[in-house]
Amino acid sequence: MEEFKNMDFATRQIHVGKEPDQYGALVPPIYMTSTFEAVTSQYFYSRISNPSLTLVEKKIASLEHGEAALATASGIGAISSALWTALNAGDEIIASETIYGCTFSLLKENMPRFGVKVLFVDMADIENISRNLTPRTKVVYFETPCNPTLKVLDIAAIAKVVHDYNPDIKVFVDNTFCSPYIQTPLTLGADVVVHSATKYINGHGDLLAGFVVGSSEFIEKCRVIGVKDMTGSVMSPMNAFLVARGLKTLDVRMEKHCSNAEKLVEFLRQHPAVEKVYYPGLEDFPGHEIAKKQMSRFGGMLAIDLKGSREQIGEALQKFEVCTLAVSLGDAETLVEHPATMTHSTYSAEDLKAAGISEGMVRISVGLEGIDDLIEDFRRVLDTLV
Ligand code: 7XF
Repeated sequence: MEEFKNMDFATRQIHVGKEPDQYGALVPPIYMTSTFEAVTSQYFYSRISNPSLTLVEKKIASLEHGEAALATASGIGAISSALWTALNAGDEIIASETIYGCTFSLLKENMPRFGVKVLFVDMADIENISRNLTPRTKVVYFETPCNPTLKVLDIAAIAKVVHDYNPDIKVFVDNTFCSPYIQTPLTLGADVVVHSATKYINGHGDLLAGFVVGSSEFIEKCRVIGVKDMTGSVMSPMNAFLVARGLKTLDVRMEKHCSNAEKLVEFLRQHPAVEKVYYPGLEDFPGHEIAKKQMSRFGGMLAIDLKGSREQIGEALQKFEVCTLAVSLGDAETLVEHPATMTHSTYSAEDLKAAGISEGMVRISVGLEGIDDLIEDFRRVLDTLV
């Protein structure tokens, strides 16, 4: 890994982690094995580690500028394994009120069952964090841009306020919406990055996967406590192989996701059925200046508020021909979904309101298709609402 340290992102996404192969194979084999010969192997059992996973862990650690990474079975596997490792009964978490729906239910409904107190705040106002930090705070948790409203949070400013109060509090950033090609929270002061690698990192919509990235010390604890003993949320060697394959093109995929998103935003902004467009690249979008500072591009995710009743919007969403009405994101295919009833159905009406998720909001994961075909698909569907 050291040998690629100073090389370009594109070189690292392809080469980091590869070991010499006994047959000179260009692509490493998939180590489909549960156990290892005890006397000779550096490995022991695949719930702890496996060579196919080591390869992708090294790649993600390098791309995120972390000391180490841990591969998990899913994004929620990464988040829960890392949180169970970092927390004890009696501890407190301050979390962003706008986060992915199942992270929200993990924090809101389930963490408290084990004696962890969770407070949800609007982190765009950093005072909401500083005045709620207590000696029991162990984790500050957020996504940026947030799922699904694309709200942008200032990673460096939040990390500074938290660490000025107590350097031992772990600042967690879910970097799923950006991927390390667009944003690297650890370089801005965050302590732990979590990923749903189901999304851009794998990029092909054919598996679930996750990563935790951070200091070697914390990642080792996550491996032997969070994953080995608590969640058992290991990535399969087959999925590690597919993630390594997907990663080879992360940069070129992200460039096209971003370019397609920018062009689709331009079209949507002038369509009469669209009330509002949420995209960090828009100059008048709150958080645009922060996005410019911490993201290399503005990403492939956006949301719109549509005019019309819930029924009309529901009907319209079934008329796409190129796009697919589905949850998930970061795939080659453009995916369209309705957060209030799909990804964020775990939110109550009150929670939705606090997070700024409207009834008419539609989230779009802009894919890699031809942009003219995407625009035409949206034009046809949105015209039915005016
Ligand atoms: O366990 P997963 O691999 O599905 O990842 C969970 C997860 C973690 N963080 C963020 C920011 C996520 O967006 C996700 C999954 N989100 C999908 C979505 O928003 O469409 C899940 C479909 S219900």
